[in-house]
Amino acid sequence: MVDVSDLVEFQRHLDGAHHIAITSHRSPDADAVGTSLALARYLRSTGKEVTCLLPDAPDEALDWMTGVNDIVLFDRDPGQAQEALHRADVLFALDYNGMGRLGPMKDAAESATGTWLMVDHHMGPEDFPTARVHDARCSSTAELLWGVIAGLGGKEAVDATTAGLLYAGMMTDTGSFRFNSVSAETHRVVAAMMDQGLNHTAVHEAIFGEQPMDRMKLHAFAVVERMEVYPEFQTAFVHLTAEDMERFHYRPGYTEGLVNKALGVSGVKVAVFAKQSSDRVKMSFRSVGQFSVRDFAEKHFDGGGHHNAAGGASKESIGVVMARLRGLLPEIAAGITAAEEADA
Ligand SMILES: [Mn+2]
Repeated sequence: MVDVSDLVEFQRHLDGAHHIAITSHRSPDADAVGTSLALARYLRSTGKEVTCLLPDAPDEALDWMTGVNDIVLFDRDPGQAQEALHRADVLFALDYNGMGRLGPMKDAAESATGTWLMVDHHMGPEDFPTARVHDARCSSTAELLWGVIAGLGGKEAVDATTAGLLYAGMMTDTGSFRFNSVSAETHRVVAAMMDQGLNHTAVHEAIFGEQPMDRMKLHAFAVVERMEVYPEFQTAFVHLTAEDMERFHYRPGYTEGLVNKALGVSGVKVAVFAKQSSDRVKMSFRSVGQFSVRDFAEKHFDGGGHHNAAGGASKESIGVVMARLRGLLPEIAAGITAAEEADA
């Protein structure tokens, strides 16, 4: 839920601002991109000049999002990005809790002189923003941003297009309204957005409706050839090498959802997906129940995120990472047991 006093402070900073920069995290997901575009639409409707900036490109699966092609990508156009960051009177940090999440855009963002405002739902936010709307129990940044936009501009400020952008973030961050981060408030926000003309079916279709054959084959291959299930440790791993991804003509977004396939195996409480990317191995961690994958990712793989969904990375080879994960199986199993005992 959004505090009125935070909104008053947001409005005070926005009143004097002409140029606004909206930033979100590296490897941007639907919550990052959807909230950026939704906030830009609202602020432009109030007469502001707004630039959306991302460290790198979103998945092609988000190509349908209205305005996505106008986002300035730091890795493609650092000059233009730098200029927008430096010109901004107000800068928004959406869906991330620390500058480190900006990757290559970090230095440029840190040298910006405008006022930072944050809207985010990740634990342990850094204190660089002057004001923030932050709730780590909230299911998504999109859910919080609904409160911000409706609070500042009234519900009418969210038209059907903006509602679709926010709904995409809420739907994907909640695993289609499945995770226990979903609250009655989550559904109240969706209901309010339906009153504003939200076409929820169109958003589901755009995100889950169809997929390229290569992606489907990559998932099938990963499940058959690269999934390791350890029933005695209630854990499953799935990984992809650079060659695997090349074989199925990997495109950004193709591996989305693979970690949930591992988590979906009967009896599995912790799942890890690892894939080789250009300079590092990227990992996704998921759990059901009380085992904190955020703590695990933070401890072993320089990561972070949420209790049941986190990310991490390693400069080691995929082979070394997988061997390390297998070595950590007893620690994971002990953690699951301890968490269950604490819960009981
Ligand atoms: Mn999010």
